[in-house]
Amino acid sequence: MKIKTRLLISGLVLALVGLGVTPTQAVVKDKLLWAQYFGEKAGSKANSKFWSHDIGNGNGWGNNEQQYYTDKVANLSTNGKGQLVIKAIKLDIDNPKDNYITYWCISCEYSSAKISTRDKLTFKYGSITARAMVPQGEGMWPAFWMLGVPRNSCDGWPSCGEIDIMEVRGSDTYHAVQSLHGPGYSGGAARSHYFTSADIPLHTKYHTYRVDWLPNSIKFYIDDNYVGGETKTSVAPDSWVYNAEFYLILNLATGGNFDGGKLDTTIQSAELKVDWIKYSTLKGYGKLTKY
Ligand SMILES: [Ca+2]
Repeated sequence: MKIKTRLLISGLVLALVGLGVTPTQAVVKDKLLWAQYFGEKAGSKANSKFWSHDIGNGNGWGNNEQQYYTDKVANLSTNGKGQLVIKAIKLDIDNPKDNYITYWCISCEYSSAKISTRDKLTFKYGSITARAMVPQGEGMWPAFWMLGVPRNSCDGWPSCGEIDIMEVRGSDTYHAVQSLHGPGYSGGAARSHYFTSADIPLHTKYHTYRVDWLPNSIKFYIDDNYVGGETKTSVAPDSWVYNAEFYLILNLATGGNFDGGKLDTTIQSAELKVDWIKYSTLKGYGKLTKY
């Protein structure tokens, strides 16, 4: 009986190999590990079980950014139609309600929001997708990205790694950028992959922005189109720093180096809308850790 089964299985494996399908791919069914649909009533904050806010200007967060992040509902909340909205709002130097920002941050032009799963939720491998509509306008800088959790083998940025699943320059919404930043390849030297929207700018519609992440391999997709990727071999002799836990970040920056320091301050407000975020296993890989 056992021998027969074994023969049967080896026959099956041989048949699959013959078809060019590896047995693992045929057997593993990927599953959803975590999702955010943002279906809460209008004006709800991001779920504090998973998300926390970064507040302030952080000295431009290393990029000369010109926004002040708050945890106010006006800057980040659900819209009652199934989306989380991050809204950059022009600061008014003459308005007393903005004084607490404009007094301390002279370069700040907008209030906005940034949330991350740091210290709450980490991800290792798998497939992560956000369905989002980005804003338009010079200097608007929406981002859906990840940073490596600090660990013994690295020391902050960029040695712990950064995976940018979506970045768009508000001055050119025909393109999106998906990048890896690591030791020896960060900032302007990041491993970046560019998506070109054929004829319709990205800000007019929802699109899916995705990373497929496996040991020693990362691939980027937009609307299920392969945009580009990297492997441990392709970044060598620089190090591959992505076989580790990362946390998610969602924000809308304004100004800063990414869009060339430009900022159209006649824009009164701009929105990054996120319809959902999904995290699933990929070829059986994927681990969600709650802290
Ligand atoms: Ca939704």
